[in-house]
Amino acid sequence: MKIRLFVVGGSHPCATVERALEIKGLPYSTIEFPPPMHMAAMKLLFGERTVPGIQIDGEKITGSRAILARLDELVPEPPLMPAEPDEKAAVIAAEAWGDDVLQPLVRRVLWPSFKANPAVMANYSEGSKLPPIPVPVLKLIAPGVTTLEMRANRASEATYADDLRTLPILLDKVDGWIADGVLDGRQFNVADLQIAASLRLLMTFADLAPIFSGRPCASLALRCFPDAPGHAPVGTIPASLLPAA
Ligand SMILES: N[C@@H](CCC(=O)N[C@@H](CS)C(=O)NCC(=O)O)C(=O)O
Repeated sequence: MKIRLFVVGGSHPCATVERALEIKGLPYSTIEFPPPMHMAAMKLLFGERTVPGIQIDGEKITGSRAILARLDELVPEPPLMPAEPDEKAAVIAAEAWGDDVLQPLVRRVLWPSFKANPAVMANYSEGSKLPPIPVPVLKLIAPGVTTLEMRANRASEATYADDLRTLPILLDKVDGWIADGVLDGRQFNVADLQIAASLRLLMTFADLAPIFSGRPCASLALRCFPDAPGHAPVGTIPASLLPAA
């Protein structure tokens, strides 16, 4: 099977797919785009502007959920979806929430943070195959890149404050799924991979450490993604926006 994965460095849905490919033991090559250039490149190649996209023996698929479903069809072992109908329904619901609710929230937190701290953006090219952008250049292009990304992700100062305020409620929801056995089982399922990738990216923000501290969802994220590129030091997110731990 010839697999080519189209990604942006540090992207959480891309990390979801990369982990699924590892679990399935499938070798693949990666084509990486610098944001926001991926939007035009992906539109041209896949007809959709988002990463991840995948080519499997020429078959093109975009969207982390669709890609994981296809991988599970092509390589059934180890399964990423429980067989029992009730368990399966719960995992599908958690995966959809991870994609539709949690994934966009992470972007709406990330881009305003980068807008205010352009140098921090450089930390998120760790592991990238692209040539590093010197920090002075990054500072020069950051206003344009972050404005574009905020627009594409419907992020604003208002959503930034709102998302950070509601984050603990979302983490409670994930902890509830772990307590109910929907997530964090012996083998990772599609919802684990979807949700843990988003949480792991948020956990690279040192400001959010007190909110994650001691939570089962933080252990899940670390178990699923022991290493994640990027680091945002304390002070990246304004203290006034941080919810109480
Ligand atoms: N929810 C989809 C979309 C992924 C997505 O929005 N990816 C971001 C990068 S993390 C992107 O490509 N954004 C560009 C855009 O919104 O046009 C998935 O899981 O594949």
